Amino acid sequence: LLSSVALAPRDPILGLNEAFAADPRPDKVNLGVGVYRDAQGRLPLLRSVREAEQRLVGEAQPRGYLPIDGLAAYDKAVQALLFGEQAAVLAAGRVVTAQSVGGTSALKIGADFLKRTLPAARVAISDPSWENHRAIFESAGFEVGVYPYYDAATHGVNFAGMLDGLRALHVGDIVVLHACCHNPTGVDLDGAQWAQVIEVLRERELVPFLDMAYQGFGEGNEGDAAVVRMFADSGLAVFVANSFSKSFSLYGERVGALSVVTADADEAERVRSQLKRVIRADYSNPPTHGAMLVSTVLNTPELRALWEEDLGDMRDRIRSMRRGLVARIAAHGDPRDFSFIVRQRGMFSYSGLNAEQVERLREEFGIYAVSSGRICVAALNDANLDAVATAIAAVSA
Ligand code: PLP
Ligand code: TYF
Repeated sequence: LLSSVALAPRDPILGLNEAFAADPRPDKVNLGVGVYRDAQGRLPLLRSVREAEQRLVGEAQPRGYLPIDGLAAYDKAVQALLFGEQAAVLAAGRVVTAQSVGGTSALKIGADFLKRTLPAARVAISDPSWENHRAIFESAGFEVGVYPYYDAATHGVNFAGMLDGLRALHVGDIVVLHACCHNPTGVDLDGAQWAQVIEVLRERELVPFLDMAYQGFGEGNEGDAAVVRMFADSGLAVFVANSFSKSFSLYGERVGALSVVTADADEAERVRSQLKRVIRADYSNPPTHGAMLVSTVLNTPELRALWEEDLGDMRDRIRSMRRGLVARIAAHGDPRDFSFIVRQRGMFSYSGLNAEQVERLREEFGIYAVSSGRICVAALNDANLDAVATAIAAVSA
């Protein structure tokens, strides 16, 4: 039975962690996986999370099953964070939100639901995208293609190409879009471009599926949610997968949600019933702890204020590391202009390094990055910045 099982390829990003862990060099730097580290290079436990956890431990609540679609107070807080406290779509009961096992399962629940609803649709992801987008939608049974996105020549978006790519899709196709802090490129659309994308989706009757794994890391919670709100106000059916892995530094607790904007409250209840059917057959109901932490923080004003402050600090620190990296590469006399790194947003930068240069970074300098040239800027700090800049200047000379 098992003798014919082939060895599956390693995840290109998570696989790097294993290689990094096995590297004996003391000054090694992991710029591979998208994880935020603080100025001391540590994975933070946010003050708001620590405090919420202490309160929860003090309450010593029993752990029954949650409802299939999750903790109600959590789902409600997620809706307010994404769509705005006063959103018309919320007042009208048009949004269904189901707690999920991180952003990954929000995508998978949405994908499984869509496969039942639109069996003939195809899925288009950005070129490039988070590789798991392809894997998730393919495993739900979809054919997955790409639409143009990144323009290596300008280190920006190939916007005309993107619109043409979207226009070439079939009616009913599903379009996966990064709401902010595009992974892997760090390059986002501006508001006017989003408005044009929405118009093309409307004309071509395409289905938007927004993935927001980095809310707060671009312009802050409200600024980053503006994209979601534009879509919510468009009148289109919209899918939104969101994650708190990064913004709460709760990677291992697996906290996320899927929200679907529907036409009316009746449609919302029918969609909810189908999402619950998908979830039931997948993991039955979600885990309690992470959602209780996030719900406690979001629903307790003083903890929420602490969280917003910590999230702002993470965002500011990443920005200062971007500036520091560009300045230090320039100080090495590298004549090329790396200022695009400052314009990119979120945890990542498409550095422009090729696979060979990335390999040299690893072999010669113990600096780990994804072979596409993606570096996790959120793993830089004052202690490793110089070494990274020196190495980048050396391999790209
Ligand atoms: N979507 C994108 C673009 C991501 O980068 C990630 C990161 O892990 C996810 C979704 C999944 O988030 P989670 O770790 O919460 O499953
Ligand atoms: O892109 C990243 O680094 C994060 C973490 O299969 C991640 O999104 C990477 C690969 C993967 C799951 C999560």
